[in-house]
Amino acid sequence: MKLILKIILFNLLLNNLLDCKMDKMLNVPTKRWKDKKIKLSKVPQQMNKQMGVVNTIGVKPIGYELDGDIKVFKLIAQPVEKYFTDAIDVNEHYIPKHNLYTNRMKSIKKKVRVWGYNGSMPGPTIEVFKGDRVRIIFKNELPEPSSIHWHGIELPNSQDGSGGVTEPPVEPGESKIYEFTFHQEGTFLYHSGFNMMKQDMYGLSGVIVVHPKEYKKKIDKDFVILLQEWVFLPGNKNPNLASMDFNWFTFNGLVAPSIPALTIKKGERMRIRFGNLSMHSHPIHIHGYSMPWVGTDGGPIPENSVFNVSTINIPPGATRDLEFVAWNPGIWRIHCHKLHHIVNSHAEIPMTIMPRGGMFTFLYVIDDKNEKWVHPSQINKCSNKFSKSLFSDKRNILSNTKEVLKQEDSISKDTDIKKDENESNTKNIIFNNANT
Ligand SMILES: [Cu+2]
Repeated sequence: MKLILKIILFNLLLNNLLDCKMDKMLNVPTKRWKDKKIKLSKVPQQMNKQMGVVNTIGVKPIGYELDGDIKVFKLIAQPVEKYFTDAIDVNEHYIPKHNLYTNRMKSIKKKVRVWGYNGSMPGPTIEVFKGDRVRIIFKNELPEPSSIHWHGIELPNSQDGSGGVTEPPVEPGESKIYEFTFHQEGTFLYHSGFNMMKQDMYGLSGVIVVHPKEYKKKIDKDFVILLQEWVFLPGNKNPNLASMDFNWFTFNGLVAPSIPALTIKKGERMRIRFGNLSMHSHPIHIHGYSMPWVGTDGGPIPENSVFNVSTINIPPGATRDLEFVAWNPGIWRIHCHKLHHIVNSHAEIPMTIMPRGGMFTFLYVIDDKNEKWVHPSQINKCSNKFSKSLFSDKRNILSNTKEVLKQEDSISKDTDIKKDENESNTKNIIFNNANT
């Protein structure tokens, strides 16, 4: 009996020692993630106040205060502990029950220790208008120096946020003020500008949306998705920052099945803005649509150069905007087409039928009226005026199939009349010519 007890105790001791050793090998020491001596500020008051129209799914918005004409934002770099997924499928209720494959593995929970701004990872989306002057008060509550780089923004060199180059990095506990004007429009990024390989990959990143003073066509829903990738060794909450064998892939700091669907009503115009602050490109595919690619991190694409895509490749450090009318109702997959990127922690789970994971969510286009399916090309046949109204007026035509058929009918009659007119005109011309 004593011998058995001794063996158990010896095993426990050995395991403990091994665990400690593994811990040292695998874990980033807590003090490097969070300095206990730095008291973390409360979330700034402007957080959670909607300041514009974009919806960065899963990320709280940030408002601003006004100092004269200057919009004042506060960004506090902080350690953040959060779930990539709590294993609850947030979109399952959209899927018809009889389509669900029930005999499958359940998702695993994933809690992580990362870095973010104002308690959020990624940081809140900064939303402004072209011509706005902003003041951004940056406070560093991380255990090491940091700075913020405004990625893609044309501004004075002194405001670029390249810590150690254009400015001394901001020491732990200290603050700095950035102030500049937005002269461009489009989708841009912000991220740490100091010790970037570590700090950006630890999550210090966010999106900037600069609206034009007025859009040519009203956008009903404007979504932002930031792409990031991570290495987590088994059972570890801290990302392994030295490896490039990424095994977790996030939209806005979440993985499926915890990424909420992009929901929109049929006929509404939507924009989806992707930003990539990971180390690889991600070809994001959306089912059911081919969509005009309308913007990059260089701003809007000129109208005569816009073309349609069903997969949009987003390189590291770039943004891509799609804008289209949600004409096609149903539940459509949105996912990275590097299929390793739609599996969570491939190192941990034996290969089998997986639930949804990684960069994977849905475009859910609600059709209240449950009408007969009509392809836009069937409508385009009707008339130019008709098709134009489809893409400019959400209340219109698509919601009324009968109207479509009626129009098709009258158009074909119209065409017949015009054909007759043309023929008689041709005859007249020939007749006239014959007379001269
Ligand atoms: Cu990918």
